[in-house]
Amino acid sequence: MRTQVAIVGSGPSGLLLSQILAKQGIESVIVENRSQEYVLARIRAGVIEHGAVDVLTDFGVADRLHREGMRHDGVYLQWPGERHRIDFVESCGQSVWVYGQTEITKDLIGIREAAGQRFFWEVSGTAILDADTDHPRVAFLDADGDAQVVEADYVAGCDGFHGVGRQTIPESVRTVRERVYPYAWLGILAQVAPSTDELIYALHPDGFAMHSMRSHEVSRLYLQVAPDDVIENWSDDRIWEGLSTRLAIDGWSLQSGPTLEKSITPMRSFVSAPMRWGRLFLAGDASHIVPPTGAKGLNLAIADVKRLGTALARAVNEGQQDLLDRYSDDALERVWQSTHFSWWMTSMLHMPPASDPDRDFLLQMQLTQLHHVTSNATAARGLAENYTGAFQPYS
Ligand code: FAS
Ligand code: PHB
Repeated sequence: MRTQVAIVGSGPSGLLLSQILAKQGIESVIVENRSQEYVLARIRAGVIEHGAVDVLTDFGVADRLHREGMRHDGVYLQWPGERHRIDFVESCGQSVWVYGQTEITKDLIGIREAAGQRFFWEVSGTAILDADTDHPRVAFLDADGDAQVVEADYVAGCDGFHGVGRQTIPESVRTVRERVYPYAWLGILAQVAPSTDELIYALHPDGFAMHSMRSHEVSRLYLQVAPDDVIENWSDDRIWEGLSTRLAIDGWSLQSGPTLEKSITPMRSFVSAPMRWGRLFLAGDASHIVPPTGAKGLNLAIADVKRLGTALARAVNEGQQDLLDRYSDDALERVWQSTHFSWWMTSMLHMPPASDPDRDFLLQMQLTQLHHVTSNATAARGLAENYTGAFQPYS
């Protein structure tokens, strides 16, 4: 079969790219190795930048977000004995929205299916062929085990960190820069009203903890754990005890409730460049991973596909390659800014491992940084601009 853009991956990147292309009259085929049910059940990001909300709104996928999403005008930073609010609106005039990535995926799949989008779910053996020619192809076995080939003008590798898109670019062409952090996040989704109006990021001697949410009835919380820890070590009681200890502050208490889901996610910074090889373009986690402390992963994916969708439309509809030729360099500029902010937030808020000989020094630097960013308006503005994406247009 033939299409204009073959998209590998049906996560937020692939789904939103197909919508952006369709709104510009460009057809695509989406190839996904998991079932639709599996994709819809994933629980990941929760914070959407102001600019990302604008993109979702402009491309007609934000109706429910505007009805059910929660606008947050600030965030709390905490260390033992102190909790301080960073006021986004006062600092930089922008806000963020709290609306689960799971909900965005649901909205996107519903809209794409209603529009007649061609999906192949539960494929196997995906291969991107002839990407460095003017006739790239995506070959795979469909859910029935039948061999399929999608011939396309362009291929978008939106297949995440473990996909084939990045691997299709020859190693001799790729440059990878990476840091694997000496800790991981244990995350829970709980059927309990949030105990806070805005997110709380807390540095504590036992480790980092964060209180987020999905709605006025569902909370999302995280604990720093060892990088090799396993979820079987963490009973619900132990999780709630750890959260309650690490988030404790005078005059405040954490409400616990039934756990709906719990999992451990490793923490890494990872950037693979370039994000293009011939007619193959990477977007989202296929090219870069950030530690979730900066709430950037999903927003970077949205920024990538907005840029890529605009560039592909100019090439297909106007025959102009200029934006495609600039895509990788322009996208990587934002990627590095978000990678730096995510590393900075992660380093400031997580306890260095006990084995680190510099632990006491590092902890003092973190506390000094936290004091500074919560007492100096210029420093607070820097955090607010990065967290809300205020200084990064979604061009
Ligand atoms: P995704 O990984 O979401 O989607 C890629 C898709 O490609 C998947 O559906 C996969 O099944 C498919 N695929 C892979 N290989 C394939 C192949 N060979 N053939 C066909 N399809 C293939 N970000 C935040 O901002 N905050 C968070 O708290 C947060 N928590 C996270 C927790 C976890 C466990 C993970 C993994 C990520 C988290 N992220 C978080 C980042 C996350 O939100 C990503 O940035 C976001 O999912 C990126 O979307 P995609 O680029 O679409 O990649
Ligand atoms: C979430 O709600 O899942 C979330 C929010 C902010 C982060 C990371 C995760 O930095």
